Amino acid sequence: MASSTPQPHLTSQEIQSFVSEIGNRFAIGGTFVEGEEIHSGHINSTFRATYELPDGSRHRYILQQINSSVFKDPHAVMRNVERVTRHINSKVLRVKKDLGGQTLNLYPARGGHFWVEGEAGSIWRCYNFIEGCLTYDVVENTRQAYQAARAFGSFQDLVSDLPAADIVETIPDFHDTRKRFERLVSVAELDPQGRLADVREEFDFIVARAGDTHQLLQLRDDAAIPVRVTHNDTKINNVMIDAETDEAVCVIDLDTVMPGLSLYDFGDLVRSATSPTEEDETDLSKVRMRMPMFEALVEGFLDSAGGFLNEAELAHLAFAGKLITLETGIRFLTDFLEGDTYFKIHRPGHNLDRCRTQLKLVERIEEQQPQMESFVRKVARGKR
Ligand code: ADP
Ligand code: GN1
Ligand code: MG
Repeated sequence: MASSTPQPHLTSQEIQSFVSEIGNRFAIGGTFVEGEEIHSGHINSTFRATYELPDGSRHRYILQQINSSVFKDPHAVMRNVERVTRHINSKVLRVKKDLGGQTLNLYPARGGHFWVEGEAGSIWRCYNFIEGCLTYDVVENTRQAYQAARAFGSFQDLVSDLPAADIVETIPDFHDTRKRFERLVSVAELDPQGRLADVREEFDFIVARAGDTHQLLQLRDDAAIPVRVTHNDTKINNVMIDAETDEAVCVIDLDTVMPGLSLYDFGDLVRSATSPTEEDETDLSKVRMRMPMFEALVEGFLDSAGGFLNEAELAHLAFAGKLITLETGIRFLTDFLEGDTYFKIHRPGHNLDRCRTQLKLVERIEEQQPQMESFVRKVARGKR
């Protein structure tokens, strides 16, 4: 197999020096104590920075460099994030909507913007660190699943009245499953790294499901399902969960908040929360769609978003789980074939391993789709 290039590893000393340099350019008080890298996201470079005030109290912040090869216009991302956080915070204050206690806030830089420019034109921002919480790559219990889904449903509700015209599409055609499929086919034709021969089975699996990639887009084009402002990246580690109570406290990773389909938001929860395995598990026999987790996701999402989802959306919740998992498999495979330029990888073949878990999960969902759909019908009837 052709080898891919894992990301370079920064030494702790390098991290201390540039995190303190960037941090000191934001309007945060105290003396820099330490910086640590957080590795759970695939896109941005994220660091936790600790500062100490004269009274000895310590405060933590997130310093994050926006990935500008993924987000071609990082300033537009910042305008969106400013708009979305302002909207959520003012609404939480005004209507006292309980979002879980903490919200995401941007800290201003000393120059007055909510970002600073780092090396090579990179854009950095600073958020409050959501305290007392953890993010999970694998859901541990049904309460976490329920809570996460309810939080993303509430988030959807909160941003539903943001005028779409105020929001820039930060990644065009982000969940255009048809275009994602077409792109995979064209990259496979070019096979720039000579890797196609290694992934024939995965490629054929996806081609056999090409028809699925049209379905939700068709419903959207027929106006059977509405375009709303949605989160678009509702992976389970994009919600902060209280370390003691398992309550979902705060939805994070707002870079892809833009017009989209609610179904993709629910679907990505199914993708990322139902299997007991990591996204890059290499023992595919362990990949499963845990029905109790799916049920908790449905309950949670419908408790907060059930009031505004229409019949067609409700009817496609289970299918959306399968489709977004297929889409993510397509995206990992495309990146593998292209030479691992989009998602951060930590070992050769990492994107291929990730693709394989997605495709296995698609199979597992297909086996259980009728039961999943009948559960959604039952819950939806009960909540009407
Ligand atoms: P990416 O786009 O790379 O996924 P995220 O914004 O999701 O970046 O951040 C990566 C990880 O950093 C998250 O999964 C979470 O563990 C942690 N993180 C991000 N923002 C915060 C925050 N405000 N408070 C605490 N942890 C955070
Ligand atoms: C990325 O940024 P992160 O790690 O939360 C990706 C998602 C994928 C996910 C797969 C902007 O999410 O779309 O579903 O990886 N984000 C972007 O794990 O592409
Ligand atoms: Mg993330």
